[in-house]
Amino acid sequence: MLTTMSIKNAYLLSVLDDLKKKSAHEPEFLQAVEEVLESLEPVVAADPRYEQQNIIGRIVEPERVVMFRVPWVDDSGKVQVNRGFRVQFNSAIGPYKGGLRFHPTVNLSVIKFLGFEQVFKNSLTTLPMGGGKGGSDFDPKGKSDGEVMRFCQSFMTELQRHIGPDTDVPAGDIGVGAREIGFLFGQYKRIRDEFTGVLTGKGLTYGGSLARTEATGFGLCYFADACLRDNGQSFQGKKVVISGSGNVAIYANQKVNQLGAKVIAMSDSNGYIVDENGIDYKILKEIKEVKRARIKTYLDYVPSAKYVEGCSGIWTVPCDIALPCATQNEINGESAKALIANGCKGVFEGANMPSTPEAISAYLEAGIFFGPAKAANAGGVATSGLEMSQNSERLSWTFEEVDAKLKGIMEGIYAACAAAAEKFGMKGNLQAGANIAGFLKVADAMLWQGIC
Ligand code: NDP
Ligand code: 2IT
Repeated sequence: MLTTMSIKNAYLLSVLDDLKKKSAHEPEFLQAVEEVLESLEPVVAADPRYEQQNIIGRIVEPERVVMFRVPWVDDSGKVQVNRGFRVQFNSAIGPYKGGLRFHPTVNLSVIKFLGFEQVFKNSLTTLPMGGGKGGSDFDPKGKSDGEVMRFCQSFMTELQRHIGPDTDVPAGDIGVGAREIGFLFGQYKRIRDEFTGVLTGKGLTYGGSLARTEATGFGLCYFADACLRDNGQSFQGKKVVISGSGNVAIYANQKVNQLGAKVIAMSDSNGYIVDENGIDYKILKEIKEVKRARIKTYLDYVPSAKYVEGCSGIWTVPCDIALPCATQNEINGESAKALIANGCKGVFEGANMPSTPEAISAYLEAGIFFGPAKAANAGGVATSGLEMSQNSERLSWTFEEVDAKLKGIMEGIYAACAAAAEKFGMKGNLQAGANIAGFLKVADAMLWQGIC
């Protein structure tokens, strides 16, 4: 699956070869690492300290990995057991920060790839946050609220000893939203007897930040808009396809509309809907956040829309802009080519690593805009950082204040990626720019802090 072997630097190659031996059974993690190391060739060549201090060898190794048993009792009285994870990847620039994912596909490779990406993403936000990620192979789908609560309580009973507001601050991701964060927070508070900002994405009545729910989707559009405007274009009148229909997808849809474009297709893991009149995000909020139902239900609200079984076909719907907001490797080389052939002018990633290496090669070859995940979806964690600030000062800011800060951060990230790409001779390549700009701050902090 790792086909883009273009690294030539001997030091980078030796780190990657070593990692491939040690992590042979972690394909997603190796994919994420290889993608970053490729971009770092000119950086490592320009500064011998990275090799002398073995910064690359250290940055690809998590500082700590915690795996644990999560036993819980289902509604029929049966004892279930799941596997829990927290990967504390890098704390050079701040406490570990990153979401929790509850999905049956979660394993160590998935959590390590997400934790690795988070290190560079958090650095790009300019806020003092290290990188981490966690989760479980628990599937919240089809579970009662009571089952989800008992699972979350058991999960936190172990996790609480490894986290804290100045140590490691988890948040949501796939399968972890407001409901799960509430249960997790309640159990942490009960065991530790402290009310602190140990989690972000909290409810508004107990320390959550306004605009955190919207932040990843809004931030994605602010990033894409900055890129389009920098190239003399805009969202106005564009047709947009968004995969997924969860937290990121719903609020990306809302912001796309505010920016004058319309979303004509969205999906879940069962299939996708097409509505050429534009999909109303308020209907999706009702279907997904209130009813927890399938996207097919959209036809009950808008009978003229079309539903197609199977989610990967969504990339054959002709569009100007594609916003993958579901999961890793959801756009392969073939899907990328279909998008491009149908006139797509830009792909901006709301999900983490949604494009395979073959898909990324196709974007770069076609010269379309490509906003990589660690830059384009950083608005969620950036706003988590703003939630931490509000918790620390025991104040809460207005929606407008947080949203304005988010927009400024996303525009700053775009500018930083564009500048880094240009500085290292890859003008316009935001993928390389994001990896380089994210790396430099963390690597510099590591150099200052000695061998640790
Ligand atoms: P949600 O759980 O709210 O929604 C996930 C959506 O993606 C659902 O529509 C789900 O469909 C679909 N999906 C999940 N897994 C698969 C799969 N294997 N195949 C097809 N569809 C799938 O999660 P989020 O919206 O929070 O997260 C979406 C993506 O954005 C993830 O990659 C996440 O890592 C990333 N992200 C999230 C951030 C956040 O703040 N929440 C921040 C930055 C990135 P179904 O309901 O059928 O499972
Ligand atoms: O992938 C991500 O950046 C997230 N799931 C959000 C993490 C966070 O700490 O808000």
